[in-house]
Amino acid sequence: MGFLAGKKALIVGLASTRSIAWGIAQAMRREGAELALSYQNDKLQGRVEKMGAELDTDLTFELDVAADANIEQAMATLGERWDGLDILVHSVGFAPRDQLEGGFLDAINRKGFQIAHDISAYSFAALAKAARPLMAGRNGALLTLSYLGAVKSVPHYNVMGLAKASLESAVRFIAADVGPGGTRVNGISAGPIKTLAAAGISGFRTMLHHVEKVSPLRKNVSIDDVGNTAAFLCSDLAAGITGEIVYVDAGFNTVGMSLE
Ligand code: NAD
Ligand code: 0WE
Repeated sequence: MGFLAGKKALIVGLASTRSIAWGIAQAMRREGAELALSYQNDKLQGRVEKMGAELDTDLTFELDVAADANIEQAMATLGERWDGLDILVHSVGFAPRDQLEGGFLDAINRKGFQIAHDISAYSFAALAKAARPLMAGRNGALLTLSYLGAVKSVPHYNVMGLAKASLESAVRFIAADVGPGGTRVNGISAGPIKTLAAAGISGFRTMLHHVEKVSPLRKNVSIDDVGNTAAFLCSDLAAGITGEIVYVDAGFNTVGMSLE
């Protein structure tokens, strides 16, 4: 029996079979979890329904995290189909494209800052708040996805770095809030992976090559690497872990200097 047998999990952030959320959904299903999958808009509906069929679920619905009503509706839908929720995975990040080009000060503006923080950081707190009634008293787990740019400067990551810093702080505050009710909250800081969110980012290929040369494991990580860690962190095997950011990056963040 898998180590997530009997767990019910909502995965937010599926866009394609390259999505980190897809690696997470597959690992969680393999370990026995029952899944609900959401999609941002109707353009993604067909694709996500097909991914659901592959993972034995027809519980799919729209969830645009920019809309409060959408978040409420999603939890209502879950409440109708399930007696509660054990796992919520937040694998969502967005800033306007112009925010991820050029220098930090050249790129940043009030609107870009606001959208990046709303979609990439506030949405995690909003989902946690809306899911709280469904998750209370079940040894539940919340998980989000971060990146090194939260704690170190990375060329072109710009305002997303600030949003990820806020997201990582939210992990700690929400952990303190829901811990007494038995729910754990963690983040995975993943190394760079070629997903839709990485498409067209100038310098991304160079960053992949850099990690391959410099990281202790001399490789880039895959969505399966992230998925397996996600499944562990959301399982009772990780019953003593909360408020943490776990790096799944082939060790890249631990290196201070390289001769490569
Ligand atoms: P992806 O493009 O496959 O996933 C991003 C998801 O965010 C998409 O499914 C998209 O629909 C969703 N999204 C954006 N705005 C939304 C909204 N308003 N409402 C609902 N959903 C919305 O890319 P990914 O790389 O799998 O990204 C998933 C997470 O992983 C993000 O938080 C990203 O910052 C993080 N991450 C990615 C990498 C990487 O290199 N790919 C590394 C570390 C962390
Ligand atoms: O968090 C991310 C991706 C975030 C992202 C990507 C896009 C592209 C399309 C947010 N918003 C948008 N908006 C778009 O219009 N990552 C961790 C992947 C990533 O993105 C980078 C990286 C890495 C790594 C951008 C610059 C530098 C490095």
